[in-house]
Amino acid sequence: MLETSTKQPAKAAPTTAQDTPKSAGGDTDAMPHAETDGFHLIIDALKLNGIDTIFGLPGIPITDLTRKAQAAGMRMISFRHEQNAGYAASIAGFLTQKPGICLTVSAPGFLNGLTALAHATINCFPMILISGSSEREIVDLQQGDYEEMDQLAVAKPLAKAAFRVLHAEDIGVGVARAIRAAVSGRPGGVYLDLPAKLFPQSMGAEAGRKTLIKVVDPAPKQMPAPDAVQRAVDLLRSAKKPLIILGKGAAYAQSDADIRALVERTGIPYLPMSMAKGLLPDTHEQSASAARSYVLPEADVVMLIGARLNWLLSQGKGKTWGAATPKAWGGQKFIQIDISPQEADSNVAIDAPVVGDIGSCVSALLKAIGPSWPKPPAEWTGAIAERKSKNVAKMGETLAKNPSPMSFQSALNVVRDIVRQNPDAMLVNEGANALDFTRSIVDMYKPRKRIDVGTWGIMGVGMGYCVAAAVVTGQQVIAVEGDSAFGFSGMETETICRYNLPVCIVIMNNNGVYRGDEKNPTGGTDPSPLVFVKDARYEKMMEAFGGVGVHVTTPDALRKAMEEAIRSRRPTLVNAVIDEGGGTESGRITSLNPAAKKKA
Ligand code: ADP
Ligand code: TPW
Ligand code: MG
Repeated sequence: MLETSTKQPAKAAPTTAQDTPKSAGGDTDAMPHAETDGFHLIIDALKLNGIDTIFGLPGIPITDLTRKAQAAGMRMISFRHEQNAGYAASIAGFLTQKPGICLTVSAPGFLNGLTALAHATINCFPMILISGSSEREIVDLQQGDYEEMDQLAVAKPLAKAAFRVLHAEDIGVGVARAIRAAVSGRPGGVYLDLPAKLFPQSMGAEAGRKTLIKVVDPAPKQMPAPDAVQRAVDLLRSAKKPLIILGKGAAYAQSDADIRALVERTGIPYLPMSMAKGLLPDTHEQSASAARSYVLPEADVVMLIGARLNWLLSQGKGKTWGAATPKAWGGQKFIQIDISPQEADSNVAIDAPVVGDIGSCVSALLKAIGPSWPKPPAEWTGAIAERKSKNVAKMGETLAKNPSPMSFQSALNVVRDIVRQNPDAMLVNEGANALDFTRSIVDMYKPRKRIDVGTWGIMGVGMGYCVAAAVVTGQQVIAVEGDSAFGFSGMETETICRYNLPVCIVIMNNNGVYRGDEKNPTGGTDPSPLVFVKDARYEKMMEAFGGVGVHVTTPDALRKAMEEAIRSRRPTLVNAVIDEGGGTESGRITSLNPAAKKKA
């Protein structure tokens, strides 16, 4: 288990063993006269459903809830900003299939957590944002309460579901509904509004216990229809150039062995989306990652497993897919395995939708294809192998170079080795160039080890993800961070030190957003909007909180610092100085920038 430096808070009102009847769940702190209250019912309801960790930030009206949760044996991880607690909760949901819990105060705390809730919904991660709120009658009459806001209304459009509980006896139902909504079907973010007056409401402990619900089968299996499976198998059998695309839904589903069996038994080349890397080891001979720009336009039948045809796959059309114009269809036939029946045809026609949970769908497909399946034509697999080896050789040359200052590639070559030697480590990754280069250079070997900017390409998930990854998995965490990306959540280095988490942050420091060499065109004293203080010493932030800070300018020094971080498991920040002219605008997605109007 992880070491922590947390202390149990002193009980406000100490009681003796004889006069401490157990509260509703039987294992929280003392309540006199066999009574329970809103605080304890919330904790008991969460614990009853196997939820043992809360990510949050205390204050009115939830301060006592954070204390009591810790006193009741829950892991209460307290952050410096709610957004980071929220991101932690969202990725905890992805990693565990249980809703990650983020707890905040009212209006501003709630709003700070809301970005993460929307992020969870967009990424299909199960999460529950629980926020305290102000007095309903004052809020609804807009009479100016402390932190007044109609939080339920604000949360609704950004959440998969939103609920409010007004009475202690409804807490059990409220928590049960929130859990079901978060994890069943397509997972997502759920908001649970708990007004301040709810917490001290008391009721008999026994009566309270009876109101709690242990949710049975929170994410029921959804079996695909046999004819849908047959349709998919028939289409796959007709393919000359089949391709499988694995998305983060496939990683989430935890059906790793069956997915691997499907890929290997069919012999079909596959592409992992960013967070599906490692579902099969990236070194697998069927991985077509190093030939991505060849296989997408060339494939004739594509099977999507837990991946949407959104911007990350160029909406399934245009040049990426071999079409002549940006909106045109490339001619591919698609099979799409997804739990959401509405996902098919979102962008291009899906010829064979298979609706169900990935575990059930993949196992049904395995049954339908039987033990022997004709391997794809050698022309197809051979052409891919040829492209792959050419691209891998080219990459090898770049990685072997040792320029000064370091390039993204020469630094990431070290991270690549360290991850190979530590395949159980979690890899957190954000930035633009820092993201794209890491994704293509650093191979992953095991499922759900790579967590990154996700569907929105969002900056700021870094430190929240680091905390959650360390807390939830107990594994070493390695974070590869752009210097801009790091800045969004950098204050949580204190949190990482406070809980003494085994996190090694590597900042790819190129002095700015995309590059550090931009100038103010007016010649004025303000810097360009894209650059930061030159040679910023980010490692001192870690030192400020008792962690280890290292400043490195060579791959050798980077390797040494990372090895030591992993050996010691101490919170470490390695400030890796990268050539400030080495990046490109928006990393690999320059095409999404609107073209600036040229001045006449
Ligand atoms: P990526 O970004 O990796 O391409 P997306 O987030 O776009 O992945 O897609 C994930 C898809 O997986 C979503 O459409 C979601 O409905 C689906 N999904 C998530 N969990 C499951 C599951 N257990 N079974 C089936 N589909 C799932
Ligand atoms: C919440 C826009 C995309 S990438 C990026 C920004 C600001 C930072 C890139 O610089 P970094 O990486 O991290 O130093 P590198 O290696 O290229 O120099 N606000 C949010 N999300 C996004 N995506 C942005 C802004 C953005
Ligand atoms: Mg940068």
